[in-house]
Formats: sequence, C-alpha cells, structure tokens
Amino acid sequence: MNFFNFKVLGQNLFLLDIDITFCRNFFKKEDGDDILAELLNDIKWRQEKINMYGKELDLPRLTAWYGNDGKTYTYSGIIMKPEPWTPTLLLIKQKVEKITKATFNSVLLNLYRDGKDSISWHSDDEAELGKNPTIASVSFGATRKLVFKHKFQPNHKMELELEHGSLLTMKGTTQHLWKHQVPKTKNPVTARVNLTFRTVY
Ligand SMILES: O=C(O)CCC(=O)C(=O)O
Ligand SMILES: [Mn+2]
Repeated sequence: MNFFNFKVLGQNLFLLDIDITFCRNFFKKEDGDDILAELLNDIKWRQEKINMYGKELDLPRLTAWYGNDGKTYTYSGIIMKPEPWTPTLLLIKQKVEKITKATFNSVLLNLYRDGKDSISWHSDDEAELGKNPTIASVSFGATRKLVFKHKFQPNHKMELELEHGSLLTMKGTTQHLWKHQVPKTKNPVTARVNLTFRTVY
C-alpha cells in the first residue's frame, strides 16, 4: 500500500497547515468494483435541493447520509437524518478505522453521475463536526480531481486525482485553512461514488 503524506509549507503564519494523507490503492480493484456496484444499487440516493438567489436548484450530485442513530447532519440548509449502517458500509468503516486509528459515527455519500456533477468550494467545518475534524474519504468508480485552495493565500492550490479504491484523510486545521472542490469536467467520465466518514458530536 502506498501512502503519501503532504505537508505544504506556507508563508508567514501558515506553516505545515495542510494535514492530509493519501493512499492510492486502499481497496483492490476487484473489491472496489464489487463495492461500487453494490453502493450504486443499494444506497438510498436522494436528490437534494438548494436555494440559490431565491431559486430552488438540484444539488449537482446525489447524496445519502448513513450513521449511528440520532447523528443528524446539517449543511447548506439540508437536514440529513441517518439511514442505518449497511453491512458493506460497516466493513468499509472498519477498514478505514483500522488504518487511520480514528473512529467515525457517520458517512456522507456522494454520487457523481457524470462530469456535470460536482461539489463546489467548501470546507467541512460545520460546528457538529468539532474543532479539528478528521475526515476519511474513500472513492470508487471514475477518477475525479479534488482541488484544494488556501483560504487566505488563494495562490496556494493543490490537486489530487482520487482514483478507484483510494483513501484520503484530512485532519487538524485543514478545514480551517483550506477549501476543497470536485469541479465539473468535460472529459467523458462514468459514475463515481465518494464516501466521507465523519464524527458528528
Ligand atoms: O467527492 C469528494 O471527493 C469530496 C466530497 C466532499 O468534499 C464532501 O462531501 O464534503
Ligand atoms: Mn468536503
């Protein structure tokens, strides 16, 4: 298994302020293929809406929220009540917890159906995730780009290709100081499912 540790040396006050780990082949290809097929079929995917300038718009991806009972999550005005863990989600969670030595009580799933689906600039900094959240992000399906941009030094940017079966962790002050996005792409891409394991307090 290949692990990459990124520490970007910023200027002025921003020393070692991104804390991410990336493992390219966390799941074997064949295991990832099976998991992807199951997640596409079995997850209760939802089309959420957001209010933009007084208009109701479809979120440009499908989402789902699974987790421990009572761990409701709110972002962009969307209130998500957890579906109970499925055996496959629990297996993925256990594998992620073992390697990260962290524990998680919920997972946000995103389904990017094609290149028109995306997630725009944001940080995972909702109050219920605590001060310095550890987030573990597992990807299956098409490779999509995740771009990081520093909040206070916007010329500091970095990109990662999140491949089938990869694991990315984000920790420490990463959410305070960096935003991230999965941009739309004109490349022909098939479906991608991303799972971000979180702890909701
Ligand atoms: O799809 C991804 O890799 C990122 C998803 C994400 O940032 C989120 O759900 O908060
Ligand atoms: Mn995010």
